[in-house]
Amino acid sequence: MLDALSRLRTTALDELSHATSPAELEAIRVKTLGKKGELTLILRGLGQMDNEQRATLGAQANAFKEEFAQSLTARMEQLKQAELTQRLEREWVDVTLPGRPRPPGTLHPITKAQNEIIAIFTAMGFPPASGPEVESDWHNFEALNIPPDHPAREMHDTFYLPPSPDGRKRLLRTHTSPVQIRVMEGRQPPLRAIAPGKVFRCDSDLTHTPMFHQVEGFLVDEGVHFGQLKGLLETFLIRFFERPLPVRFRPSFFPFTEPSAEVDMGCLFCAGQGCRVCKKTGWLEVLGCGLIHPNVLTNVGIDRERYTGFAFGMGVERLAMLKYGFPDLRALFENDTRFLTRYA
Ligand code: 2U9
Repeated sequence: MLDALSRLRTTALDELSHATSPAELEAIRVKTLGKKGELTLILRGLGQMDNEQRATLGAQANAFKEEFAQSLTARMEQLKQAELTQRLEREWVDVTLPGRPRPPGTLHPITKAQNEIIAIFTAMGFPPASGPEVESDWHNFEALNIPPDHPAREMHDTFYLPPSPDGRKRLLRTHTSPVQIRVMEGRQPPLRAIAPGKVFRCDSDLTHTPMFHQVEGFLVDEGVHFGQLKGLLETFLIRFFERPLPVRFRPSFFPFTEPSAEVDMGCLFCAGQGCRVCKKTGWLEVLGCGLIHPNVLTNVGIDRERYTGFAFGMGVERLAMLKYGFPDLRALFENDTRFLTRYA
């Protein structure tokens, strides 16, 4: 028995010292000390021994277990150390190398301005909504209190498309207001959203492009009034331009709002003194707004006696030009990376 134990000791310690992975170490441990391992086999013979032999073999077996455990821990440490050394070799980084240049792509200034506008309104509780760019006459005009013969239609320079298979008129949306009609249809107040997106008008010169971007917004609930709209838009302008600004509201007209107003802010370039940008007025027109016309509420099935709402709209190109200080619209569409990266 003692011989067997001595042979087991020699082989087991030898195997440990040659193991090359933690898994191998574990296999040797199980083979040697496990329930069905070699030591267990040897110790099975204890029953047939006299007391003295049993005590000797027991003590030897315990000593072996102790020695085995120590060798296993030591070998495990060696293997870990070797693995770490290998990893350090493999993953070595030269921190003195120059950094990688910024990737050449940037967000377009319009996208950037639009994202900033969306972030400000989202923070004030207006979630963004979207809708189709190819619209029905109902959503783009009629629901917004612009009937077929209304003079406002001419101002919209609409791109008409061939009618849909079911004969309904189709067009490219001239504003994002139809998105808000779609948000209101089939729902009841309280409702609010902003509608950012592309709009299309058949007009092209130095200050107009046939496609441009708008962000519009609306809120409908009981007791909504113009004072809330004023506060919201003043806060928006101050946050977007990141400075305190004088803001004024001038009476205006839109078929879908009553009363309606245009919103001016103090000129950013001359602090109200009068310059080329503000055409010597000291003011820049930046927004349109008003209380939603009761006919619009009726058109989408909202009770005009119980509810009121406000709405506003802005052109993203104009706001981007003022904020980033570029002089005209053409640069936005030329894809000249010197311009695009400068305003990124
Ligand atoms: C609904 C009801 C009313 C949206 C509004 C304006 C005033 C406005 C212009 C600003 C510059 C368009 O891009 S621009 O040329 N917009 O002046 N927009 S009120 O009114 C709505 C919208 C949706 C259901």
